[in-house]
Amino acid sequence: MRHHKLALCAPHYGEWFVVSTQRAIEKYKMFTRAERVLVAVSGGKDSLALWDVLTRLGYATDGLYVGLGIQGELAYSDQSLARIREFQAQHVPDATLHIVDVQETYGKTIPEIARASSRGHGKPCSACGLTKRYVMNRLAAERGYAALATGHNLDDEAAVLMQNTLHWQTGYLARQAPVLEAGEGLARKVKPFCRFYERETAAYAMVRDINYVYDECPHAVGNLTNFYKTLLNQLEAQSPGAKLQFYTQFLKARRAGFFDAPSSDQIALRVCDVCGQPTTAPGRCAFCRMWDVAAPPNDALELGNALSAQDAWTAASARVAENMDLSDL
Ligand code: Q46
Ligand code: ZN
Repeated sequence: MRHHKLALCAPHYGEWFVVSTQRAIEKYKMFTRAERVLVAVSGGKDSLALWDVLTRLGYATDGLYVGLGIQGELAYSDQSLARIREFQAQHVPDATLHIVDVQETYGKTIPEIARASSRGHGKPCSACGLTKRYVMNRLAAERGYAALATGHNLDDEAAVLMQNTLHWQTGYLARQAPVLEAGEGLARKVKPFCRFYERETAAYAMVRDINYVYDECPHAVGNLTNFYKTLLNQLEAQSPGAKLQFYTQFLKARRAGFFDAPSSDQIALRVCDVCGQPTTAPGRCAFCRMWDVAAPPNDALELGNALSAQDAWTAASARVAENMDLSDL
């Protein structure tokens, strides 16, 4: 690890990684051992490594997988779920794995809804991001988890930061943080790996013998985040530690009030007419508009399978929420 001026053997590397994660959890006051944490897992190295580390650290964790119905030549979604199940059996046998399949629940796969909706003009990532954020937040909030943990690493965070900075998206910059506190209907969001380079999480997964999905989602090819990652890798090659510096100095500036978060009256939240989640939009929230969920849940039985399934879920709790974290998941 050039940027840390550190060379470790495999067992010591694993220990260093676990201790560093604990340090980040404490530094940013993410959660305690008395709280239940929901880990969003995709089948990739970061999220599976995160579930592994949190379990080893003695945190009470469960997992959540959102089945997107993205297949292609790689059978990407099937492969992802298979890796997660394999991981669960080997590494976290006592934890619960929640699975929300969007096709079963809402009636379409992500590629299908992306084609059907105007959101993202046929590009699945926008529809996918919105759906994942909604489902993850909703389940975490409904089931009473203290925090929703995602496996975002430093490369992810630096790429989003670069993108937001180049466009001076001050609202997004204000909300880019290792911890987003809970709000009315919004679960607390935490990113315990935000200071690890991607290659560090990959090395941890290797050391722990975690069999993850190596292939990227077929829709990730050529996306903007990957473009910024390539630029940042060039910078890092010239100047080791540049990514970490970029991100941590941003957090320092943010703490100093440089990107003061908009006050709550600037983001006026109201309740979605259909699902009851907080939203900034009048009428239906962005999720209900995209999935064309048209009637209050009590009328759902007359409106076909997608809504019936949603209604069953909604019945568990009336208080569900749209995730306000706009960064990529
Ligand atoms: S899963 Fe979904 Fe990503 Fe695939 S469709 Fe795009 S957003 S690339 S993290
Ligand atoms: Zn809604």
